[in-house]
Amino acid sequence: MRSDTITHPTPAMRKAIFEAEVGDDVYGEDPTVNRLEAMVGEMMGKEAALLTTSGTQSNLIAVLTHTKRGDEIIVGDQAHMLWYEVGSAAALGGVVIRTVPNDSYGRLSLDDINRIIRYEDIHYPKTTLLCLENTHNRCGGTALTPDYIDEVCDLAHTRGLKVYLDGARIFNAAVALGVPACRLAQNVDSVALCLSKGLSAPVGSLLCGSKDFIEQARKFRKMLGGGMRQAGIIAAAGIVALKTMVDRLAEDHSNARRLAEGLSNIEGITLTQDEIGTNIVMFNLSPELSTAEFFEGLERAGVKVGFRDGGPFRAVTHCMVSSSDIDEVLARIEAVCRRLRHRT
Ligand code: TLP
Repeated sequence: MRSDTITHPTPAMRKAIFEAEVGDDVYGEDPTVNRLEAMVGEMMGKEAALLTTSGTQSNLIAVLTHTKRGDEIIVGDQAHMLWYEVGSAAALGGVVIRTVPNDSYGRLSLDDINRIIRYEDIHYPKTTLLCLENTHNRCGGTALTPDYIDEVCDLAHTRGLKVYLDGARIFNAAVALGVPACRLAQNVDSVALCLSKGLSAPVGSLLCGSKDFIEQARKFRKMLGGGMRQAGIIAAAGIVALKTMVDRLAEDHSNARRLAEGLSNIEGITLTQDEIGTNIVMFNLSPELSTAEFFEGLERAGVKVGFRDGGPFRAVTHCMVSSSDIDEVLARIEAVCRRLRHRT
């Protein structure tokens, strides 16, 4: 349960991969990639889409395409783009990264955004891009609502900024809120989604936006070594993922709630959120129990959860974890906690 990125391609995906019609995608000649890009562009309500190697690559290409070196971009202080992408926007995009605090729902306050955007002054870089994340990973899989996203877009656009949405788990947000994914992306200038998380495809992300934006983005993808030749092999699984794996995300959300409820009854564990929005559950251990021993105990018990930077712990539900697995996980976590409590 470290991540939904560990999911394997389903039998239907493996069959589609085996049978995929392919061509050289750098020449635009892979029919399966072209089909996937057209399908995703339409699904997200954007003119065009581009298959990239990963969510990280989509995020970097979006920055490269929307900005010039020396510009400033605004991201949340808990953003994946800030924490887990090796500083690529700064290192390769040459932009200044300015942060605004994320609240516990993954939102940035409109006042903070308005205050932090630079006005014209010879000393200042130009603020050109604002980035949102939906669902929000480090904020526990919380979903940004369409109304909130619209308000942010209105403000950013009025101040002359573009808005990019890191929608690595946008379908989790869409399913949890009961709205189509394109509604969440309606007013942003560009959006990316991932095939290889809850949707269970082996590889790939799609960056979507206007035709012009995607034309430039395609060139940056090539610059980054992301021109993948017979990528229909990947795209074929992506098409199956989008057709078969979106609606079932509701099951992962209900398993996450089941897990959270069980964890909240275990002495020594506290959840960091009041509500579980999607498929991510974050929790802490009470200070008298040793995190290192807890983590080791879980590993020995065959339960893998995420743990970085001194906590919190993160458990993610996905299609390879059933509701009875959740009960088993809870029993094992409870046993590890009991052992640690008896030792203190
Ligand atoms: N997140 C991974 C790890 O990098 C932490 C995970 O296990 O959750 N945006 C968001 C919101 C993400 O959560 C991730 C992956 C990415 C982008 C990057 O996607 P990939 O792994 O395809 O580069």
